[in-house]
Amino acid sequence: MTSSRNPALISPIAEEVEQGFSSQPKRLPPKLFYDAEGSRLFEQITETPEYYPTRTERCIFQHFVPEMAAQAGSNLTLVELGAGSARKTRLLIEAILRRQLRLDFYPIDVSQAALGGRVALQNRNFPHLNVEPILADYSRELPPLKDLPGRKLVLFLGSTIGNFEPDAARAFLARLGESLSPGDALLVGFDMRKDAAILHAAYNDRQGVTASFNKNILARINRELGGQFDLDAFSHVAFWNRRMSRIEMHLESRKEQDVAIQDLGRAFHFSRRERIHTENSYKFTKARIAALLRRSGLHLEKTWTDPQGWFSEALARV
Ligand code: SAH
Ligand code: AVI
Repeated sequence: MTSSRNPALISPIAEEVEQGFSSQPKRLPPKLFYDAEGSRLFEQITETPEYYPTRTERCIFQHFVPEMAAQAGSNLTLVELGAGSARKTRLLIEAILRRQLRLDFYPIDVSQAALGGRVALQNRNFPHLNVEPILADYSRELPPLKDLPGRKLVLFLGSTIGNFEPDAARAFLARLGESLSPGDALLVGFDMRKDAAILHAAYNDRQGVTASFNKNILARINRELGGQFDLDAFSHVAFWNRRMSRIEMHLESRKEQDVAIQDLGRAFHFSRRERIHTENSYKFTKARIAALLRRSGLHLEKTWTDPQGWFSEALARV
């Protein structure tokens, strides 16, 4: 337990942890990964040799941002969902600022640490850029995007859309479309289906950063809710589920154990080898992307991909 825990405040994660551990099988929503430590570990994952999505998407951006900016239109206002450190976004910001005199950028993230870090620095690097970070959980509520001036370009990069279940992804994109105005655009990054060994390695890096990222969800429960999890009593498990076209991440109990969570006023029982399902990361095909956007009521205008076809960027119009 660290001194940062304030027992007088109920952590916003309490209800989700209670619900997730009371379900069968036990699960936790992946947004709980992202406290300050989780955001730091995610950045570290993106630098491992095995985790190809970030560098592949960056490579697509390096080649195509002028086209993407032109396709999106003029007089743009930029919004980014789950912006994180928004490192790739800088390339697009540069391209947009070659086409218009100034730009408002609204990065939205559930992680205060992600928003407060490098995103804030962009103010200094681009004098004609105005950054207005929004701390919000987009799965609960979207900020009033219609009220923003100009034509909106909403970014949802990194294949974070793949962390939604397929029905939830469709419902989310439909709701996002409704929160925008006709003519606004969405640029969504999709990780594509590929060789199982490449997918497996990306979520089982040799340095064990992904394992630490996964276990951080338990460390966070210890920090914020007075949990008593022994991180060594759980193993990181990540595998490719071909039938469901997704990578699954779990935490597997190495022994039978009861773990108390002080702020929930109770303990939870884990059998030996029982798993907590922490994340799905769906992988897409061209046909799936087209169907998802169509069923969300969006019009797919253009896609860009890397030479190996490992990652795709889709521009859709409301
Ligand atoms: N877009 C970045 C970061 C991806 S990591 C990239 O492509 O590299 C996923 C990001 O989404 C994290 O910064 C996380 O804090 C944020 N996030 C996850 N669930 C969220 C939610 N429900 N609401 C807002 N942000 C969320
Ligand atoms: C943010 N999201 C798209 C990442 C993914 O690949 O599903 C999160 C992540 N999980 C493990 N490694 C990275």
